[in-house]
Amino acid sequence: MRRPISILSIALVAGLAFMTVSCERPTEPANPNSPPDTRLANIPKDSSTVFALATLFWDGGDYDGYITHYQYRYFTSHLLPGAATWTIFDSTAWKDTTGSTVTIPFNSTDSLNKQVFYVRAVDNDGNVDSTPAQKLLYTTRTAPPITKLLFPAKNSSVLVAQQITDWWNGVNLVFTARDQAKEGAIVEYAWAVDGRPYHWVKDTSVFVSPSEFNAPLNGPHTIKVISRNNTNLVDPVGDSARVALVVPSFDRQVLVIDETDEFNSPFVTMGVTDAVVDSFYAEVFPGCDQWDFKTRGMPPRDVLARYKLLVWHADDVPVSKPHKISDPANIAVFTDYLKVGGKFLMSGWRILKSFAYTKNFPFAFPPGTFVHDYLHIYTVDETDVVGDCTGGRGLRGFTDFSVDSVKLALFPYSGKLGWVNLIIKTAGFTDFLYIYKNLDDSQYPTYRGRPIAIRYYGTVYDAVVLGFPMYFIRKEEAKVMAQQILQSLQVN
Ligand SMILES: [Ca+2]
Ligand SMILES: [Ca+2]
Ligand SMILES: [Ca+2]
Repeated sequence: MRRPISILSIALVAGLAFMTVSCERPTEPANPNSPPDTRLANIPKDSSTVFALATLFWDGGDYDGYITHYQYRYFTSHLLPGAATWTIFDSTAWKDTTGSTVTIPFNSTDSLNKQVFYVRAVDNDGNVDSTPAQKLLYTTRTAPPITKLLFPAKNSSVLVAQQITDWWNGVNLVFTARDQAKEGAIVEYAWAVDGRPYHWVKDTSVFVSPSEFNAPLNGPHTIKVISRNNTNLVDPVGDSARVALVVPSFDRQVLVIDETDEFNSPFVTMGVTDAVVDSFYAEVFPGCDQWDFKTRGMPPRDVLARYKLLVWHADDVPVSKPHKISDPANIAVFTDYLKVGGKFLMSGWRILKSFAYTKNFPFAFPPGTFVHDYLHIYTVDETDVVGDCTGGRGLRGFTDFSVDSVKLALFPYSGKLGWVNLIIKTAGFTDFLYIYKNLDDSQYPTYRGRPIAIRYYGTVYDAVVLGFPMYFIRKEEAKVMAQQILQSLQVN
């Protein structure tokens, strides 16, 4: 029973102490709590003309207590046309803040705008400074920002899938905006599709899910972007584009894209024309459609979207410049096609070398490159220019092939292929299809058995890369090769 007694005695002592303190009060004269004071810093200077986004600073004091918070408000006035007096155009109610600064985008729609800002302190008794601090400022007219849609381009075709996948994140919109005032800045952006509500974002690149568009996905759609600046003005016009979203139909089999330049070696030396090369591929891929890159450039995306498989061939030896398949503008087109489920076969002379043309080989393609990211090939080497490769040994059911010695009966090839791209290191989900063959007495025994062709098994697309030009394979064997690749890629 000791515990309750000691708590009681503590309470008694505390009560006596309280009475002692409070008994002192009534002996002093009555003194009502005085209100606090508020002062505004002279930044910006009173009566100055400033940019519409202005920051004000203040503090305050309270003689017999302390300040709990402040309240501020402001009035915007305009000079009416022909009148000499200012008329209130816009105002705010008192707003609470515990801080001692605020940045305000003052309403500044007229050429000159008068702003009167008030701030008052509130003390711990709820007393309010009856004479708020005030500042008079003038602001010049602000203009809304100007927004530009950078991508997709107006009236372009955009390849899309019905759903987001690990390779396709949606329709990429890229935009930018600039403010017309020197002190202006863009605070946020908004995009909208098909007249639907705006989505405000901080980033200038977004991926729009296919479900955001009006049905049907395949067909014309509108994209609109706007922005807002630091004076709260929104671009009233914005930028927009009408685009064709293309869901690939894959209703045709094979498109052969001819990048073989017959003005390059060895075609120019041997007098082999474009028509001869085209007819070779027409036989090797029966029923294919052909596209001449040299005369027509890159096929548009909506053309690619009709084919299950793109076959890109560049059989000449590039001289001063790499094969144009490696041009970033072309890569952008066919990677768009791959991302939505297209299939890809690439073959050519120094074709992988073309993607790192100025680099010494062996070369490790870094992440972020097409070869690394899309073909899943990490390291590539290149054989000597002297002809040495006599063909390939097929793996995984692929039939061996031999180089067409007649087509290569010239220096320095001696009926064999030189500058063959050897695939040294790859990522997962890849298989080698052929390995390098040369003569038993070759001066390059280390090339023998090295992979020269790869197949990538993707979740969304599949790809086959041949590290040699298909045109220089004996035609009957090239036909078998093509047939087996089509079968492996399930294009039939
Ligand atoms: Ca007070
Ligand atoms: Ca050609
Ligand atoms: Ca052609």
